[in-house]
Amino acid sequence: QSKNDGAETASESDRRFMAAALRLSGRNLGQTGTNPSVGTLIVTPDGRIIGRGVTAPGGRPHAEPQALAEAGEAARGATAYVTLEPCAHHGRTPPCAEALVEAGIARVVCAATDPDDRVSGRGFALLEKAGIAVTKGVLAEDAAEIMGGYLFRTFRHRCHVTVKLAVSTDGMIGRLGEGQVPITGDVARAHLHAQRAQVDGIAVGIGTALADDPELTCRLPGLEPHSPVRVVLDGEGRLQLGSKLVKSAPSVPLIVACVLEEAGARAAALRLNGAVILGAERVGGRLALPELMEDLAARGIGSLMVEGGAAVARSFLADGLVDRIWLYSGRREVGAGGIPSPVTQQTVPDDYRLTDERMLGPDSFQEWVRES
Ligand code: AOF
Ligand code: ZN
Repeated sequence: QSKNDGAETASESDRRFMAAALRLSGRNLGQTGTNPSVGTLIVTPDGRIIGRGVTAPGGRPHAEPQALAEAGEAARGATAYVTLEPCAHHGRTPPCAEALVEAGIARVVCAATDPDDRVSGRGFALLEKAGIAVTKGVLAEDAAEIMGGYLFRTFRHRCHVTVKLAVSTDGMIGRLGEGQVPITGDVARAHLHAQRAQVDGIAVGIGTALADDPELTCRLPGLEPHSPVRVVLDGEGRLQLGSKLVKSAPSVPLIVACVLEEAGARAAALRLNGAVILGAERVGGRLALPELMEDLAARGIGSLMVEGGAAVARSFLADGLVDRIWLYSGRREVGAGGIPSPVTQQTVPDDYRLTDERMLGPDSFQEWVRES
């Protein structure tokens, strides 16, 4: 693959504008359905941004026509920074590559190549045929991270997985038999809820679902409609019909992954109460996660955040399925009876690199991304 094709012709200002386009694309992350959230900037030869676009919630319109509309006639001779290869297929609107040609764009700078069969290279070819200078692969790694859900679902046919952990000063994530133990404060909680809005799905094991009775929605003003699909790993179908997860379904979608032969009538009851039942296999005593990640991707869940508990996180790590770790480190101590975290700031495996670190009130947050 020509991931870095042309990236060598990119200038420092190309990288700066692409970084801005990527930040812009983050705005609708998790809100565009099976479409990736793409960012576009139209920039004049003297470096003024005259158009901005980001894929609209729901997936349409795409980013480019919105940016071109804002730029108007001034787009003639300008450069377009697009975080993904412009599309080449006719959807509800003509292809974005064509729109860029028609607007008289002189140069297009892109980050990621679109793996969609209808696009994959055709977008670039259409632009080049029209005499537009194309620079590819600028900040491709950052784009791969931001669009991880879309790229994984389309390229690798499985979910991009993030494990979230909130760890106490003594390296624990909770206390046995006590359900939710507060480890981080309000600012970290708000941050977590905002992070939830960016992923397509949140998964928990049945142990966590029974112990904590979580709802796993985005409970922040304005973000409520952006709650991801909740997924419970529940081989035997033990999730309670009276749980918050079931009660909030199907208005907030709920998938229960269970072994059909084990769950039997309980699966049918969960279905009647609004859950979608996804059949899974049991291998070596636990649910087969790689297959489950494929099935969820096939249902349009590109990015999945694993919220608990420790055993589930360990299983994902053991299967080599963790692409990213969101690590919240609190200032509280759990003490006796604590459940050790599979990962702490001191024990992140070597093949992950730190990509974000910030304070959230008294607590800290780190993002670690696996080197690809
Ligand atoms: C772009 N700009 O902003 C986005 C693109 O169902 P449709 O017709 O909307 O097409 C979905 C495909 O369009 C999606 O799989 C991906 O290839 C591309 N997304 N392309 O030029 C955008 N969101
Ligand atoms: Zn398009």
